[in-house]
Amino acid sequence: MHNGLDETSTVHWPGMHLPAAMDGGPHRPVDPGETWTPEWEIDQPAATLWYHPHPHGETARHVYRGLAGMFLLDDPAQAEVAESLPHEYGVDDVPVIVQDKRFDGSRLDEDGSVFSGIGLLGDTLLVNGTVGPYFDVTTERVRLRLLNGSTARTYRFGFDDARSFDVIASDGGLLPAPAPVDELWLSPGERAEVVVTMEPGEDAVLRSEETGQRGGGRFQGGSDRFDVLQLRAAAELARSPGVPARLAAAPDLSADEVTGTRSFRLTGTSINGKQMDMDRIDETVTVDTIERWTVRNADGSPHNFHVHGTQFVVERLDGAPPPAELAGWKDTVFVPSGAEVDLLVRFTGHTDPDLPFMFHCHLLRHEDQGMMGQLVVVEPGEEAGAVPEGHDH
Ligand SMILES: [Cu+2]
Repeated sequence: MHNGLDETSTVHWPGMHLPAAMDGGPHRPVDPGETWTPEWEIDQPAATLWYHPHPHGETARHVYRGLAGMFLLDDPAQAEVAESLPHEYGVDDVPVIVQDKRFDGSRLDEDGSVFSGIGLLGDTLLVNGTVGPYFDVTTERVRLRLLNGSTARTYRFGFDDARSFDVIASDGGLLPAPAPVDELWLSPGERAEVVVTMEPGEDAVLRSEETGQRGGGRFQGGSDRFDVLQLRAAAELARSPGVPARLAAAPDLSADEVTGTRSFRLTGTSINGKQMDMDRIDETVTVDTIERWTVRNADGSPHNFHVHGTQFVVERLDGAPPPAELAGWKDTVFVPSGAEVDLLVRFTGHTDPDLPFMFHCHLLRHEDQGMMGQLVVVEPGEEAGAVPEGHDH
């Protein structure tokens, strides 16, 4: 990664399993003119991941200005199921990076309305950097890799005719089985892969509907609706295989094996009443153990919760089992006002008592204002070290 900007930035790879030293968080600033060459072994299932800057206090501005992209992983071990899913990039397997922007008026990339509290809400949607996008569909089924790459806005995706579509993957890869839905919520940073079935000659419009109070209400974009992407089917469509009934093994995190619990209370721009401190390790986690993390939004604003360096499982949403589209691996989970989620979390390998991974709200203004903490992954019995001097920017 070469920084050709005139200011310091970083590159972080959400959802990637890697050493903390390669994670590209706030402890790995890359100064103007500097080149950073991270290296790690990809050892996780196929997934739709992404990358974006993570400089301390500046993440929202850098992401809003366009520093983000997808990082797609394939997995030879999943080749059989991959063959049965739409998998030809740009033909029937399409990245859909959704971001809201503002193109006129003052304060184009400032925090936006003082009322929003969550940061800038654009009035124009872009897909892959394009205004008013459409896609020419040439196959019976098309796979959309959806990424909410917005800094603040939560989307409630669905089609103009309310058709059902299959969610086949969440943040960390394929679900155990396809989940048929007619709407899908994605908060900032969340991804999902969906398969849509088309009829010859028809148009279908992917939209985002009002999110109401759950999305934070009027001042936080809750009453906004957008056309996201038009799908235009050709008069004749090439045959696509049916979506397999079984996609991947279920996540192997068992509640019976939980050895510890932690709770995280989200209020304002704090987690457990604390704001981000680069010199403080908030949590010390033992490698290869399974923990239950309870995240509660005790606030009037929507938040979400993102953890670096691993994929977790949503065990419960407000005490109930999660819907089928959340039955797979996740690294970011939406936590609306008043909600409580229980996560099963395990870190494997890559211990480092000195260099932390981050956990934070992925509404990036909240993150920038302090709604973030630091965890280190250690060997059994090992203690957290001190964050190394000189790593801080
Ligand atoms: Cu938040």
